[in-house]
Amino acid sequence: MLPKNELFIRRTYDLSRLGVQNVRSNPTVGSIIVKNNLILSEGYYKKYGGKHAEVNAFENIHRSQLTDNDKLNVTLYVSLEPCCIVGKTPACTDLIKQNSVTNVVIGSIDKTPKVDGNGVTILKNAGIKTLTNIEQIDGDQIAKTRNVFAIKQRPYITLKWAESANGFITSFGEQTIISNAFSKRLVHKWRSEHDAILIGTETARIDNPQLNNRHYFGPSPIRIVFDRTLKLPTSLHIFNDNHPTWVITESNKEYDIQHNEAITYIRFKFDVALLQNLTDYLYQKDIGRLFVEGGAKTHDAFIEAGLFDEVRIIKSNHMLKGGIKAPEIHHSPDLTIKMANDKVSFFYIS
Ligand code: AOF
Ligand code: ZN
Repeated sequence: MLPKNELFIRRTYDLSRLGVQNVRSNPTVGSIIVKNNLILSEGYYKKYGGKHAEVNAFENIHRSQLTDNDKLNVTLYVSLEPCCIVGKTPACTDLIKQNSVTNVVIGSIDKTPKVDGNGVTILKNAGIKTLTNIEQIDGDQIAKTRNVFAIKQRPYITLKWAESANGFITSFGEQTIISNAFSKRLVHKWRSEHDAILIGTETARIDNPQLNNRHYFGPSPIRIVFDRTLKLPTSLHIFNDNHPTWVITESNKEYDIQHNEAITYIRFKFDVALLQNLTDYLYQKDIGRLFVEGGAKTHDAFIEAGLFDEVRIIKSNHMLKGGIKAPEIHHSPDLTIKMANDKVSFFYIS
């Protein structure tokens, strides 16, 4: 069995994951309060802008458990370094200091520049025994989407495609079904865990996807589509429901369609700075996680620009006779080849 601290911190990781569909650019965070080796209460960060995990953990303590003249003398476990800044909510370090916490055990450091170790220092200076980096590898994994957002000032970008056994993503110019019922559901789960989902013009035109989450519980992301000259047919699914769609275009016009109020037109020049401008814009809009579903040209542009953090590939056992080759992950200035390979996950289907 794992030692006590590791066991309890792993519980905070499990809790943190419960928030994954709703935290946007904020981190997923879990926290528990422990006294005499018993968990008194648990909490997690449920919703963007809501109460922090530590606040929920404190609020979930039953009054009858407040013994010792209301002095808790407890250990607080938290998956991420407690915040020490007044953001959308008060600083958690103040809450911890006010509640007679004797020990704090932390999984991973919050790389948000104004926090980044300062939360730990404040707790230590207040005389609270503070342990960091417990089960850190998994803690860093959980914190990584937020840390990319905070450090790189852009969303965490996941590229996803499905490819045949011989490495083709599609036959030429027509929709090709590579996935099966299981992978379809998996992809919808992934969609529910991103804030926005992006496709290129050709994928919108040829596949006519709904780009929502229908096969898993939880929300559907905002849809983003490139359409330089607004040439896409207005009969496409993405333009015919009331779910938000952001159209990246050079045109000053608008589509002549019924649900135009659900469409946001974002106007950029389609030049070398396009993806940088787009990711800057998404950062301003607090889009924390971007899911790029293709096609090949769109994936290649993100790979070429080094604008990706993770690649998920659904790999089929079936062959396609020919068509468009799956993207290749090349070396890029800020990614070593090893890192790029580490980012690639294959999900096999038959
Ligand atoms: C925590 N516990 O549950 C979360 C934290 O004002 P905000 O909500 O945007 O966030 C300000 C800081 O709090 C920022 O550093 C962010 O990473 C962190 N989020 N911190 O102690 C939590 N969600
Ligand atoms: Zn906090």
